[in-house]
Amino acid sequence: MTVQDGAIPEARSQRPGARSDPRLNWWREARFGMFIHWGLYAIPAGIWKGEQIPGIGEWIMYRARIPVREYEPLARQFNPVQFHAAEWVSLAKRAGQKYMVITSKHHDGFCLFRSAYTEYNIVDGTPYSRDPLKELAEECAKQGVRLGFYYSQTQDWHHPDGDGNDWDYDPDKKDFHGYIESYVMPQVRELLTNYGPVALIWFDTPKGITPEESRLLLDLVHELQPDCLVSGRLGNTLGDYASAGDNKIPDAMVDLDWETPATINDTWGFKSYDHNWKSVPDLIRKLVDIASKGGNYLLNVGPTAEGVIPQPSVERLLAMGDWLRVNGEAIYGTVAGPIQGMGWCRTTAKPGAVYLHVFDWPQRGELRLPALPHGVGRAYLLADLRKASLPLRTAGSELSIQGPAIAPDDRDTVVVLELA
Ligand code: H79
Repeated sequence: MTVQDGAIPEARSQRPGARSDPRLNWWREARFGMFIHWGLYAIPAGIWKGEQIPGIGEWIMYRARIPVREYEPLARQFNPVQFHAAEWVSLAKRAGQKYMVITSKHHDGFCLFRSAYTEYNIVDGTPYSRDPLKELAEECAKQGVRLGFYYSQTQDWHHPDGDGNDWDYDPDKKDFHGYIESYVMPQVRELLTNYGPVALIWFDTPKGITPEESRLLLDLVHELQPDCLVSGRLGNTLGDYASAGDNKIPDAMVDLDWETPATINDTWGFKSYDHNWKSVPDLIRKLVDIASKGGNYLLNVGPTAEGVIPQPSVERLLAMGDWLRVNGEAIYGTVAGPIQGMGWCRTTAKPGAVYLHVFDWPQRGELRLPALPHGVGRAYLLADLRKASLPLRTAGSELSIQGPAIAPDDRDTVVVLELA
């Protein structure tokens, strides 16, 4: 599988053969998912011993070199009594997100699910004593959202043999393969046994994992739940779909199944002082840009230690949902469109139709495009319930559509081009 773009490292690309695998069909149609980073790091929320620790919030243990004996006790404070699975799932639904991926274990090693392999988990190690993954699995099944689990397979700063923690443990004494076989694999087995159908496992930061180890995990997932997908960050080009870098959007269309994981502000795990929220137009255009290049947008929320999704995230997701209720036809179930590489517009497509997404509305509303190979029979605004035809003119190799003089939607106006 060739990688067409620097945003997708080869090792995180798609396994040869997976591109035509029908197990991915639901994922291909979904286009938009909710990522949830939730764990002990939401307690310090970016501040350790009175000091703001720079960088992404869930990396605080690493950045501040917090010893396990100081970080681990955070578990005894974790009591997210305001967590309500039904509300999170319903937010995803209202945002138009078709799948949800939550951190079952991030690099800090804390498990957001009950595990028989460590007491460092939310049921056995916190006053909360409930399993949020169980509750989310039930709600997702009820509300029709697919649920996947993020699982950090290589880095584990709590486990003596996991990768990454060189301040508590001597890297030369680590038995990484032992950690994969006697910890990671049994935990992945738990995730795929105790929560009903799991849509996908979102492995992350493959780093030095060997092809044999990645293969062990892939085979295990497919043995336990043959329909469960595996993210490209399993490593060694073995994932079911390719994973672009964090917040990285390829410059051009990519002929792979691929996904961009992204933040709404600048952190994944909650940080009390990160207020750098992307605007709604920016988020809508990122979704459209990604869909126009054939990818999925996995957009993150970082709930607080109390279990609350920050209000700025909620507002933005609801606004995206409002836009999608009108324009979802031009996103869900589409593929990359035939017109690529224009600054002012993007295209997505379905059999018989091309959706022209206009970011920068032209003066006087005259939309000028390269003619499409089979011609356009009719054009109308997707938001127009009457579907009134817009005047069309083909001149040589150019197609011109006369739209309203002023942009109907300054974030993205969708024009439907019905093919002749
Ligand atoms: O889960 C989210 C991130 O925590 C995870 N991937 C997304 C989905 C991730 N793992 N590694 N990285 C992202 C990149 C890490 C970059 C680093 Fe750094 C540069 C680690 C150390 C130097 C930035 C600066 C983070 C900590 C300090």
